[in-house]
Amino acid sequence: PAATRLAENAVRSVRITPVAFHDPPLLNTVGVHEPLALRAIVQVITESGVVGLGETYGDSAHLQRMEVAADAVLGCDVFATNDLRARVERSVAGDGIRGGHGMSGMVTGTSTGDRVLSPFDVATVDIRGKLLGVPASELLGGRVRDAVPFSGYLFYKWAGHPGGSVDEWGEALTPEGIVAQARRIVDTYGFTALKLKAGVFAPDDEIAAILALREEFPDHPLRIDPNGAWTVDTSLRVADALKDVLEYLEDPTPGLAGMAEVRRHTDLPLATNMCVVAFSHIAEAVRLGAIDIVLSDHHFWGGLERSRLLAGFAETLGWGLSMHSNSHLGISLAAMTHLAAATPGVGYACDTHWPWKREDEDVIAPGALSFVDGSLAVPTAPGLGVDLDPEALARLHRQYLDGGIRERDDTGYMQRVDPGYVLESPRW
Ligand code: GKR
Ligand code: MG
Repeated sequence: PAATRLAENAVRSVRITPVAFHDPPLLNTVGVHEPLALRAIVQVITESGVVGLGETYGDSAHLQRMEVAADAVLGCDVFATNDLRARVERSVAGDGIRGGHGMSGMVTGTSTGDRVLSPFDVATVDIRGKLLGVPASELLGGRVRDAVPFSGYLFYKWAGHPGGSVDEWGEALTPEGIVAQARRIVDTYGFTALKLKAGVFAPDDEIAAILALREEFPDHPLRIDPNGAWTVDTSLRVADALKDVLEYLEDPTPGLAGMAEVRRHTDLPLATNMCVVAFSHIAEAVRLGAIDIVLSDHHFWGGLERSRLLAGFAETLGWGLSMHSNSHLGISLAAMTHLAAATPGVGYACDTHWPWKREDEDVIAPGALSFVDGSLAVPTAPGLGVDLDPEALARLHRQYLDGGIRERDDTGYMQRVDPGYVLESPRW
């Protein structure tokens, strides 16, 4: 089969550029976001000079792994997805690198191969779209929706980073603060669903925040996600208090067995991006009856092609499908939008951290992605439909070099501010 491939569609080179962009002090159960978030921008270039874009985590171990994989994919045909995956899996199996997946201790180290594969998969989808003159969503089976709804992602936050000035969002540490943040995010972006990042304050305070949101936004589907901060008993107490209010309860407690125990005693649907984060977790999740909804994320499910495989599992198993997000830039947002547009099973507004980054900090040229009524129109230009801005890439790379942060470390940052802070899961 290799003989039928066109030499010009082989990967000639790969460029991986770590970047850093400003991030506000967003609180979660493992600490607080540092002043700079890291990503890596991947450019895959074919023999004929077509460039495909991918975006992934920027932690140093992941970058090292990406560099090894980049060598392994040289010469691979951009249409040969089996070969691409085999090359990446082989390189990851032999690279001997440990740790560093950009999730700040909130997921396991499984599916490393899929995490490394993801940006190569996205970049080759981008290239195939450009070669064929069709948007990525067409290559993923075709759009089933022209616009993709996203949720407004609310965070408890400090007014500004310690020692810095108050940021444009200000403080949100109470139900009133969360409602004010929600009002602003809804008024600015038009989001029609809201998610609260919880596990920061005592569960009763976070229940109060959700009830306050319900009062202010009677029709918005609401979710709460403490990243496994609660025991089974606490999860059930929260579930009971919010049973008439929530659309779904996200990762209330750690682990598949705990989730299954919660699920046995509540009618609220349970969603996860923590206990089912790899294909190898699916069988056990089904055996235990642990979840109702899987929050897919192409960054750790192996890219766009393999996220469609996950969607097939979800459909077969009767699981709902929504989408998880970390701090990210525009290449990721474009990829998420094409994927959600072409995945019929995505039945909920997808998460995005997008509003938390500065408008003038991205690696893509402005204009391709803008929210209308909480949704993004699916780009229709070939491939991902976004263009790299080389000057902006250089600027954010310089910020990475000067910023000094090499790993996401929410806990370490919190402990520098509050030396008594202890990492606990579950916490309450
Ligand atoms: O950015 O603090 C955060 C989030 O908590 C993120 O790291 C999670 O991975 O958003 C994520 C989630 O839904 O669990
Ligand atoms: Mg989550």
